[in-house]
Amino acid sequence: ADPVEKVLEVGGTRHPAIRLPSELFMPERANSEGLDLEDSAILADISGKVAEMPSVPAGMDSDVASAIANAQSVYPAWSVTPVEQRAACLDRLASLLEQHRAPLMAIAVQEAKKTIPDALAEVREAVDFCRYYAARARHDLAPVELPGPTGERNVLRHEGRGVWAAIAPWNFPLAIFLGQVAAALVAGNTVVAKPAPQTPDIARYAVSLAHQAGIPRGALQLVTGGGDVGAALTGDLRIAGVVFTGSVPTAKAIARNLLADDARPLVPLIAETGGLNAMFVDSTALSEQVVRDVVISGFQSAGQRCSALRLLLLQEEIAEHTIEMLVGAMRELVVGDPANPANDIGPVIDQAAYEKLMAYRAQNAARIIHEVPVPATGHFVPPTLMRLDSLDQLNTEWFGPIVHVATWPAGKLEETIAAVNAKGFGLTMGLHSRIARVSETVETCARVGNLYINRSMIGAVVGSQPFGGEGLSGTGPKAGGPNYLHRFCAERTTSVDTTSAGGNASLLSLE
Ligand code: UN1
Repeated sequence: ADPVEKVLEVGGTRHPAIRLPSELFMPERANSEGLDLEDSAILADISGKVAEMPSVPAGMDSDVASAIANAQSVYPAWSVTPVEQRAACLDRLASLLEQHRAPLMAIAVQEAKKTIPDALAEVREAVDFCRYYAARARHDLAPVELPGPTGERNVLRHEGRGVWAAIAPWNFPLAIFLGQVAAALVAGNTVVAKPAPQTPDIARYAVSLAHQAGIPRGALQLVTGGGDVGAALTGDLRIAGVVFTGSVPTAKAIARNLLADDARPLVPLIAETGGLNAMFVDSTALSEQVVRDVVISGFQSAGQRCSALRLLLLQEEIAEHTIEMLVGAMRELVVGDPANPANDIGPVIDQAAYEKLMAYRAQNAARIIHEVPVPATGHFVPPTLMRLDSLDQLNTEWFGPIVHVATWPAGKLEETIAAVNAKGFGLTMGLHSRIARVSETVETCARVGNLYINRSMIGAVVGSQPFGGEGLSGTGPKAGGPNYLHRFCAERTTSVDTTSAGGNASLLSLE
């Protein structure tokens, strides 16, 4: 079997769904029923451990200048390390992540304020990224003989480019952090990785496991800090490429930084940014399913996913009924300490996020349809359903548990999709409908990376759903997808004239 397919197969059966704490919020791969034995064991194992922070390996952090210098000095050796050996490091890292799942989950709960199911999903996704990119590398990075004119032999190779800067977000501080790192490394690059300032400890833990897995210390360096550290990193002329997930303004600042110095070589930027993600619901949709998927897509992880639902667009005829059912479902949600498995939703990441979201809610209080009660202290933003009188009222991504609701008249689906497209983002979109023609219309008109029909809009599965967007949402081909590794590579061809004297035909060997 295709090695990539094999990994996916294993991935599919290895990770059954769990149904804790609430039946609503299941981690990724929520396609089997009930609580699996392995999951029960994990949760029993983790429950006592999330309260205290595990010890985090020290001595991981470098300063930017020496990190780049080290990564550069290791690059020549790492880039010619056979793909199989580089991939084997990722497989070992995946196994180490599984062995260290409890402390990693505990750090995700403590540092990133993840609920326990979200923390479990986080570790699983990191494991999947490592195994998937290992399998893809074995498959995708072998030299390819290309057809060419008679008398010529052409070979295409994908090789590393040099030192990459990998800049990760706090909302997937292990999965996206290691996804970037694993892809860049296995493609033959060395990496200086910068986690978000809110989540350095899970990154330190992950980097220390990566070194244990056999990735040379110099090949993967960690720098920590805020925007100034990021700017120093991406502004350094020795950086051969940048992979970034985060906000649109930061992506644009990085792009400017990469172009600022006239002497600098042109280098690639892979950016995954925000979304203004809409879900369309027509009058044929199954309302129970709509309610479940809106709650999951809008409120799981306190809405802190770039894939999350921001704009619910209901066909006029069913709007009142759907809103009534949604409010009923929201009454079941429990917001509180994420370390307590009885709670569905935790706080937002920090004080700054809290203040921004609360100010936005306060300015638009008159349009709030319903909000879930929250504990009096802590950065708990009430999960909120907010009416829009016009789509013009929403043009930016509010990165929290706020779902905006508007309606569309029957017969105006295409215009409404066009209005959403016109906002310039293009990450995820959802549709609930039982009519094939409607789903075909949405497929044709949507300008998004990931379109979800009759399911939730979050929880892209590594491999089977390459994730990422276009326009303001990112630079395209997708994390976890079949084309991702090549984006980290230099594409090099060698053409040999096999007709000349001297028997050149035997020059090239693909071994
Ligand atoms: C992000 O929020 O930055 O589909 C990415 C999902 C995740 C990816 C989200 N696997 O919800």
